[in-house]
Amino acid sequence: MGRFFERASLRLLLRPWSAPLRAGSGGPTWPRERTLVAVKPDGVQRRLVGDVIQRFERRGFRLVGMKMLQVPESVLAEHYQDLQGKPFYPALIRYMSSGPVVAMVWEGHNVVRTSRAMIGDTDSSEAAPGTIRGDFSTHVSRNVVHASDSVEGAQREIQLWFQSSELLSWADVDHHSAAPV
Ligand code: IDP
Ligand code: MG
Repeated sequence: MGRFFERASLRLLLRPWSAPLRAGSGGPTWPRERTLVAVKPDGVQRRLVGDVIQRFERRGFRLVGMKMLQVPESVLAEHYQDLQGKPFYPALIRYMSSGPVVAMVWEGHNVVRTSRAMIGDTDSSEAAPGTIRGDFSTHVSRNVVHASDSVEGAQREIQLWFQSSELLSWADVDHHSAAPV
């Protein structure tokens, strides 16, 4: 029993970020806000996938789904349906079809808002240094990464890009300790 509490409190100390804990479930639980992040074809070609993943991991978010895919045009048409009337729409679809994309679902407290701050302004020339677009891109038409812009949009996009069986809920296990589990 004492050992259990020791291990539980050690786990609390090692939590990578300070999310509020919800009482009553017998232990800490993670908030379920999720967002879709995708490394676009230019990001994959330029070997930036690892850097993007590292930023989200270091921030403390939890990866719950990931795949590399050539995105079907039908998915892109639905994903960018609000932009269909824009003059750059055909070029946007060509860009997003030009090679594989790495799509991810990240989970955590305020992940939608925080990931938008992490990727930076849509127009890379306006994106602040330190953001993904601000560090790796100079032009809006090759801006490396996508992240959903609202909680509702994220839910719609995750359903569009992922089957529910491709998303995993996983619990923290203390792999920092050498003690046998
Ligand atoms: P977001 O990706 O920051 O959410 P949106 O306005 O949703 O920005 O636009 C979707 C994508 O369309 C952008 O990430 C970018 O790839 C492309 N895009 C937006 N505006 C322009 C433009 O003026 N010229 C070329 N491409 C654009
Ligand atoms: Mg958008």
